[in-house]
Amino acid sequence: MKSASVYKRIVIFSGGVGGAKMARGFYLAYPEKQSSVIVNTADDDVFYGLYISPDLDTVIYHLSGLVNPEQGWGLADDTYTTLKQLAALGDETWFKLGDRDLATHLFRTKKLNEGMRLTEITGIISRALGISARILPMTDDRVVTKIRSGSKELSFQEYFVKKRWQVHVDAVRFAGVESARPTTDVIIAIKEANFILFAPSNPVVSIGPILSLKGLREAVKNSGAIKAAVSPIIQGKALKGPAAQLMPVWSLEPSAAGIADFYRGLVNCLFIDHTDKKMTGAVRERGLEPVVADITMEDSEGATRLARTIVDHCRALYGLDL
Ligand code: FO1
Repeated sequence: MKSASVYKRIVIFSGGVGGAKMARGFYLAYPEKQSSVIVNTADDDVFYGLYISPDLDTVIYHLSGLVNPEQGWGLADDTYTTLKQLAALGDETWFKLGDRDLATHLFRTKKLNEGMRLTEITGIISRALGISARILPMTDDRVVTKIRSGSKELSFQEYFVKKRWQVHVDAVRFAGVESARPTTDVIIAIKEANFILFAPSNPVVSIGPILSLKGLREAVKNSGAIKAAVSPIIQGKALKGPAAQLMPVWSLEPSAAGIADFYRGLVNCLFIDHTDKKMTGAVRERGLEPVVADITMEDSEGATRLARTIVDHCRALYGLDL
């Protein structure tokens, strides 16, 4: 018979690289626990007729250990022969799709065209790559992040990859979010969780779309789980990507205090970096328990260490039983 601890459930909310690193840390630190990673899909886009789901890909590649460690996305040791040939044909190739990575997108697109849900397809890919955690797209409906810069509206990948986020941003919206619904798998995972963690992902464009789904925020609030978040901001700068640039668009200060504003009423505690020790008062003022730790996750060992630190603190503070 399996021990009771097998049934303790961890749920991690994730965007791309930062969230995927955190999910890998938990996966390595607590391999015997049932864990689900709920992933943003509002960055998804279509290139060359293929449906690309970058944050799902990134979480899958991190958990399977196949990720390109330098980039933090894509597959290690991939080649770009197909992309070079597309360039020779005169096509745009600013979105880098590796030859082996293309297999993921071909497979996913084929299955979507056959009528399979993104959730099922993600399960098949995950199992094929040996992942025992459940990777759950936030929704099987289409939600699309749009970035408004002046009179132009860019797709997320145009903003993030093509423009390298070097444009002024006036507004961010999630097209389709009003009619989209979180999947039943997502709602059940939240309901059954013992521990919910918001990984250090961009609050606006990674966690924002997930929390904007109808009923999602309420599901988290109503869950009996211990809830925590890790700040994606250290000393006013994002660990990676444009979080510090986008937070003011939602009137959030790009700091640990701004992250506390974002998660106010949703989580018990916020993990902030030890170099942000001076922010503990501001975090506490916002009703969240500040916990100071090394949150940088330089490598897998750092991510595993952080996962253990988070659980140890939540055990000491709230009696988390994992
Ligand atoms: N990120 C880049 O910075 N440049 C790319 O060319 C790029 C291609 C790409 C292809 C497939 C995929 O799954 C992810 C890819 N990413 C690329 C990462 C992705 O744009 C971002 O990590 C997320 O959308 C932000 O979380």
